[in-house]
Amino acid sequence: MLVIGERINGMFEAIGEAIKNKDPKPVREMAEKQLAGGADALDINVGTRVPKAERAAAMRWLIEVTREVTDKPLSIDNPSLETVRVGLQAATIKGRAIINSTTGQAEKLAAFMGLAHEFGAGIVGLSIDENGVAATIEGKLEIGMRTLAAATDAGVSIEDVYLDPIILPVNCDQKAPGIVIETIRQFRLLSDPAPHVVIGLSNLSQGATERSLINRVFLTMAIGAGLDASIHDPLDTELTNTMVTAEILLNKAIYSDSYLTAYLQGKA
Ligand code: THG
Repeated sequence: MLVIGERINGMFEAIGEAIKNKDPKPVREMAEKQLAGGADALDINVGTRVPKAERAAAMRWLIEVTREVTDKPLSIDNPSLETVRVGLQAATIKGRAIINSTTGQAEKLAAFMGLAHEFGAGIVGLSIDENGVAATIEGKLEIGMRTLAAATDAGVSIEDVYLDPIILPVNCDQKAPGIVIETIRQFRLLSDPAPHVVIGLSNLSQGATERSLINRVFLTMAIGAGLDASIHDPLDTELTNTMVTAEILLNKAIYSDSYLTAYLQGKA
């Protein structure tokens, strides 16, 4: 599983304040904590409190600060092509980047796939197009297919593409999580080799009381369906233990009596 740490996000109070005050310490500390928790990559999101005109500069600053402490892949989480380009320039000074994300309109796909090719970056393709978030399995698959075709047209390897079926809060639409699980299973059949599949797990439990429980049960089912990347909170140790155990039970990692501790030691 590729674990992408979600916590460098202006939506969180401490990071939002750090961006406003240009204080690198909370950002560096959050990067280090997530890496110690087993993150393989870090999502970088300036949040919505930064005025639009300042988002590219804020993205550059967040990435430069994070790059001081890690050369692991950075996921540039912003919908603007210009902000993503600025982020790619800063992130690829050392190590790789993942574009997070493109939607499925033809012109968006062409532009973002062009950037992915130019920077040798990974790219997340959301199940969203001009009609909004696709609500059905068929709708999500159709956008997924278009995303894979656009990658091939732009010379981006399928190994660098991450399809995201979009998970929304379960307390808004209780039918949606089951649809996402079945979509994950079918995304993996769209090409050979299979495309990666990623979700922003914490969306699922927004506004709910039992957040951690909901997240880890869903992650288990999603891994069973073929999920191989997740944007989530690596500081949630119960979630991490659940994820590692699911991988052991599906023979995606090697069993030993000490597999839980071995997992984090392997990341150090
Ligand atoms: N897909 C992709 N990228 C994504 C998402 C996705 N990036 C953003 C988001 N969704 C994933 N990241 C988060 C980060 C935090 C939360 C949810 C998703 C979260 N935050 C707390 C809340 O809203 O309750 C904030 C709590 C606080 O302020 O302390 O839940 O789906 N490709």
